Amino acid sequence: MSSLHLADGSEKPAEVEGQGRLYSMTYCPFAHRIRLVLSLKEVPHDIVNINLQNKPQWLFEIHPDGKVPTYVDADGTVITDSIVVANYLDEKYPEPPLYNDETKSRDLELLDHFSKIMDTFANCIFGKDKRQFEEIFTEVTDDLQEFEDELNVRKTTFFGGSNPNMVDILIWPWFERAKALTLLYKQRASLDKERFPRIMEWVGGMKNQPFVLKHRCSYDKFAKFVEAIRTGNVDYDNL
Ligand SMILES: N[C@@H](CCC(=O)N[C@@H](CS)C(=O)NCC(=O)O)C(=O)O
Repeated sequence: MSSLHLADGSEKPAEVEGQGRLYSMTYCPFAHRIRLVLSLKEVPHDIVNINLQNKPQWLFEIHPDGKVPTYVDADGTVITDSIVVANYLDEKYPEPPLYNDETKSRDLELLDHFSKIMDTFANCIFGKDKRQFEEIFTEVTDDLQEFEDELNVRKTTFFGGSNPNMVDILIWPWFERAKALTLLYKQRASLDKERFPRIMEWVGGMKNQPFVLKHRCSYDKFAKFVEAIRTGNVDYDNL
């Protein structure tokens, strides 16, 4: 286990017998997804944080691209890409189940559609989206409409019903970080309560879940992280 972000030159921490290990980075929303799944399912695991600006050489022996999240199971199986890791964990540790047969195909569709919002978010973070904030915000809220409508069809607090499922968990890290954009763009913005009543209720429900509280990533810290990325020098352990 290493809460510090390990860089090149560091030694790879010894594996914990019988436990899977997550290679992670505190501010990464994709790794956050996996920390949430592991916590909700109470899977014993080990976390090793990585300095992504100066990756340890041994990481490339595990994942040639050196990306996080990477999950290495106790038997040495390596799984990469957050959705693949989340699905692997859901199959291996079925309690609580994160899909049900009735909604699974629609859930996968929603996750696929959410990637558009994730891409917009990444483009903003990395300064690739040159549009005005208002235009970006309008596009994101339009993309979010499908999620409001879906909760309205399901008539439940969570996409999973009375408890969070895979959709709730996998989209949450971007909601927790969203307000960082208002700091980075120095603009005010909030969701229209009249237009998004279900999403507002959903956010309220999600943020109070114990497994969510445990892994909270505050948006102002995330904004600091993004500012540090832009300078090319991130002090991962002291933001
Ligand atoms: N599609 C991947 C994306 C993972 C990803 O982009 N992770 C970033 C950190 S948030 C990373 O490892 N960046 C380092 C790099 O690309 O070299 C997933 O869902 O896991």
